[in-house]
Amino acid sequence: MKNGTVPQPYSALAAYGWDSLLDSAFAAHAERGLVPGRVARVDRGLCDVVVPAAADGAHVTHGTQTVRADTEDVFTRDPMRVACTGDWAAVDTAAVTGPAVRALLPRRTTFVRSTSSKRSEGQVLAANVDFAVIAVSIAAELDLGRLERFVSLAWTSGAQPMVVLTKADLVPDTTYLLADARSAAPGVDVRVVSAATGDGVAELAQALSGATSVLLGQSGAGKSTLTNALLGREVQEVQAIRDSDGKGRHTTTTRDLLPLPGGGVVIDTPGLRGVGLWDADAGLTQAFSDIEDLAGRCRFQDCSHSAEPGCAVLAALEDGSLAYRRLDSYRRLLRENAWIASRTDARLRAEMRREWKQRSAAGREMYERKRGGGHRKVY
Ligand SMILES: Nc1nc2c(ncn2[C@@H]2O[C@H](COP(=O)(O)OP(=O)(O)OP(=O)(O)O)[C@@H](O)[C@H]2O)c(=O)[nH]1
Ligand SMILES: [Mg+2]
Ligand SMILES: [Zn+2]
Repeated sequence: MKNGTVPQPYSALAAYGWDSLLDSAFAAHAERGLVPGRVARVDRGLCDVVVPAAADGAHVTHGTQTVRADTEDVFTRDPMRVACTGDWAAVDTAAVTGPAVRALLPRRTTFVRSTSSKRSEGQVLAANVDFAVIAVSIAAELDLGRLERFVSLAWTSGAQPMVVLTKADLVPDTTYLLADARSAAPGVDVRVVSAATGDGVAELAQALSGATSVLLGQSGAGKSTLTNALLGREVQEVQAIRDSDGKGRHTTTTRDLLPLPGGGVVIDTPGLRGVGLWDADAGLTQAFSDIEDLAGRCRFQDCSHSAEPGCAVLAALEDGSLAYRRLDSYRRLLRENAWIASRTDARLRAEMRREWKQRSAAGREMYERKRGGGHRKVY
């Protein structure tokens, strides 16, 4: 996440998250005379890539520049493998036809949702993300089920989820909303901000500094306004007319990677009406770790938590420490995930699993726990 020693000539990319591990991953490309860069935006087959400003090796590099590069070389029909904002790329800056992306480096984390429940295709929303920041407007009614869905996908991505309740200035007392959101996201940093008053913004900027973060959430949640607040300048267009119900038209249309003043980057994304689960088995287990813990304490290993004696889940429902809504939400999401999985290309899924294994230490540990965890409890 934080950078180690960054060797020349790529030090200019350190602010964008370049580190010594990437340096080794890039070595073979460097030998071919390619330059590393981070994809800042993808737009109709072309992408904006941030590369070192003076990459000819003759000069000490200072600063970066953004080049518009062709992606034909890395084109694939597999939507999981197309260039995406946050990707690290090997760029040919000397090509006569203009800059071109020749290869993408393996991703550390990948935020994927299923695009349509009919076709069951995965869509990569952001790559190489450390924090998946879920923005939720507290001006609208808090939908805990939706929050749990986002958190499950965030855990699945390999990134650390974070929940940011926005527009705090519109609500007199945020105590209960915060408590509700926390109960729906155990183990997740849940915080309240107001881009309007600046409350919580500096703390959030501090938490995200040096890392790659993606802002996700519904249209009108205030992602772009928050992005601007984090950047300290108006870069992203925001909805001109304020609507307190949190709905609204889609203002942001591309996924944009922007450098933070304190180091690190933030990716602002277009609003998502919904996010379909995508191979979210591991993420679901993590997102509902409280229920998993309870289930582990049931008298019977294959407890269905419906009428069995010694059922810890039923006991928690009884004493109010677990909400019916939350157990129901978990069951629904597990069913949806199983259904999506049954419709997904087996090869693709096997490939995803392989990638999973290569991901961040935290992600790997989680994956192993799941694999080695014996048989799954029945819900
Ligand atoms: N009162 C108040 N309004 C806010 C705050 N943050 C954002 N808004 C308003 O909420 C509306 C939506 O903000 P945007 O930042 O455009 O929302 P978005 O999530 O980027 O929306 P999309 O780009 O469509 O996904 C705008 O009218 C903002 O002015 C806040 O902290 N307080
Ligand atoms: Mg926006
Ligand atoms: Zn039970």
